[in-house]
Amino acid sequence: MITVVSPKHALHNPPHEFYDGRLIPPYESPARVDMIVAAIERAGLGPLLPPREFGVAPLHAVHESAYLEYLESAYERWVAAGGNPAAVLPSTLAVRWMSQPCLHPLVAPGYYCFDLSAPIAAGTYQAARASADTALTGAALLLEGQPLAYALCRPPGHHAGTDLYGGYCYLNNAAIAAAYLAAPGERVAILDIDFHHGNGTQQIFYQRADVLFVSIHADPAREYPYFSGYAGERGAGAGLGYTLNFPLEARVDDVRYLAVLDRALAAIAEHAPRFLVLSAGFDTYGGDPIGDLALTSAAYPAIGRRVAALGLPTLVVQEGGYAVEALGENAAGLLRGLAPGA
Ligand code: OKP
Ligand code: ZN
Repeated sequence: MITVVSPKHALHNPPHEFYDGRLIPPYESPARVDMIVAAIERAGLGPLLPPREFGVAPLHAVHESAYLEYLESAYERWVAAGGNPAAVLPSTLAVRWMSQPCLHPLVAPGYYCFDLSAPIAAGTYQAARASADTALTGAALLLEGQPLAYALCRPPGHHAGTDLYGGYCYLNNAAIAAAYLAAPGERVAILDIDFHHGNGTQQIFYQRADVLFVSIHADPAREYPYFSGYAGERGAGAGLGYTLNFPLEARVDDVRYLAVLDRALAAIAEHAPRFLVLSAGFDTYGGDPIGDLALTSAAYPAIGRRVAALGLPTLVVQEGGYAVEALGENAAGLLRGLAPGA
């Protein structure tokens, strides 16, 4: 199995995030990638390769041009206008009927983000571009015939929508890869097993029938992102029926989780996709500091084996997981379960 990972992830290192009214050290840290890389090397799971460069064209297939232009220059413009050089974090958010696109450099962030957990620091845009290239390289490997690739993306992507960032996410890596795989008219499925609902991925494909989006996550009635991820959200227009949400109660254990996973996998098999993109978060782990499910490390190889039984070329895209000490073992466990012959 090939892992794609870029050293540029470390360029994204904001000093804080805003959480329940407090500025705290970010849960989403560079150490996460180091832990996963070390575990992959320890387990002998195959080579680690740097990403290729794809330019901006595949980003435009998913994100709005004005949004991409904003992200590219947001930090420099913020600092030049007198914003805190530590990171971009807006004070005013454009919500519902107050959403005119005011692009003043200290205010534009509030038009393009939906929460305060995703500061833009000096190296954020470069890291986000490398993260998207990491996912795209994994997609290219599938198109070249690899059965399995792991895109060790950081920052993660599944909360980023066509023109919104938030939840530690700026560019939607999994969506960019899925759009790339779907481009030649192929059906694709995205299975999102991060603890949090992949609201950005859902929004991007909500009206499309060629890309099935299936997500298993904490019930948004009690967990982030709160305003999206309910079972009644099923797609719209041509995409009606091609979004499927499985909200979970608190403290779900391995047995219960695997039973829900089997239902999600049955829906994916019915779609008969050419490729599977697995948005993989490990914040479903019982020890995760921001999750409330109760999975053990043994769940991840079991999830991997079940997903592998679909028999689909699979791109694993790294999303969340904040129990840093266990993250390597959990990620390597999923990959071991997925790898052919495991
Ligand atoms: C990113 B990923 C709740 C604050 C939530 C943001 C969580 C982003 C998770 N009070 N903070 O899906 O792992
Ligand atoms: Zn998450």
